[in-house]
Amino acid sequence: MEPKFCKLDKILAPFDKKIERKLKDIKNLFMDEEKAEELDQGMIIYEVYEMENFDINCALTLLYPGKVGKEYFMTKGHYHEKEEGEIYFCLSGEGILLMRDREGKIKDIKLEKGVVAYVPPEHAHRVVNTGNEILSFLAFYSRYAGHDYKSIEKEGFGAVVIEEEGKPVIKRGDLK
Ligand code: S6P
Ligand code: ZN
Repeated sequence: MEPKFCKLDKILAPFDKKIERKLKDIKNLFMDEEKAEELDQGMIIYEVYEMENFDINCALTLLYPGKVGKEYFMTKGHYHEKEEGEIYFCLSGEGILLMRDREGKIKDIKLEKGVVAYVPPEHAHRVVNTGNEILSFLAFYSRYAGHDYKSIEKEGFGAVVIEEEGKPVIKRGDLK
């Protein structure tokens, strides 16, 4: 096992894996699917640069600013398959980290530069960019955590973040 490092410039480099999520990949997550259809399907909503290690992975997410209707751009959101928590460290931008426990209870943490947030096990997590610039954050998580996207796709997250009178508002309930 060799020590290794990445350097954080605009991206985490060198990275082992890059994921790009375009609007076409996540359009079904937004409340207003029709509005999502009208926008450029090739638009990149976020990019993830992952450093894969022996046991703890590190990933940088760059989440672009924008909205589908009133709803801010966001990540897909997932549970970890194993009971593993995760640490988020916000580097820039403004946003909200939404968390949902298995009973559907929603918790949130405001993200801005310097915020370190803990996502407990058994909590789905999704990040929403509520600002006008890229929201960037690092995530540290077990390599063996596994990602369950299907539960959120099936059940919805139970909360959305929309713009009302120029401000982000979290709407809880039986929403997507
Ligand atoms: C991994 C961690 C993040 C997300 C990334 C993209 O456990 O939570 O690196 O993977 O922010 O979100 P998502 O929901 O598309 O994986
Ligand atoms: Zn995660």
